[in-house]
Amino acid sequence: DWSSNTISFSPSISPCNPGEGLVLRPLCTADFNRGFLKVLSELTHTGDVTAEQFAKKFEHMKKTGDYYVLVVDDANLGQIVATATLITEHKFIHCCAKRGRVEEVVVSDVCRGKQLGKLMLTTLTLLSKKLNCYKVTLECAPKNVAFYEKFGYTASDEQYMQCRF
Ligand code: 16G
Repeated sequence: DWSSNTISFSPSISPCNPGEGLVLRPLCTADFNRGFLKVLSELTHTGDVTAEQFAKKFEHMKKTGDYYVLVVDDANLGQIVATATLITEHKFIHCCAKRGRVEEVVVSDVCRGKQLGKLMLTTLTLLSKKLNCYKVTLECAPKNVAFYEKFGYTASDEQYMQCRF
């Protein structure tokens, strides 16, 4: 419920009205040809993903029902300009609860300053609550901590650990 969100937007935008010429919507297969991977490449290494690889991976994600990949489509540019994903992870703990994970939050350089990161984060955080996740988490660079704190995320005392292959 967007009206229950306490984050303020100036100018006022919302999921249904994300700004002039912009549409906030779920990812679709055709977004491969609208620069979806190019936007992701502003975050990290994407590799050379073919249309077939993309379609196969996307079908898999849809089948699980646990991936909510948002994009912002810019009608004037004919391009995807931002994306963020919510994934729900299933647990036995907390009465067989779900945990939300926010991943791949990227706003293209061509579309900075339009509150799109804020819009996507607010949307996905509200969605994780709506989906009854007992918590929602994300990993981010130290320089982005202050940004995520605005949405109620707090630094955990737990250490984030990884093993890279
Ligand atoms: C950031 C992203 C994470 C992404 C990772 C990729 C957010 C909130 N965090 O941590 O989702 O998977 O970067 O970096 O967007 P990597 O390629 O080094 O794993």
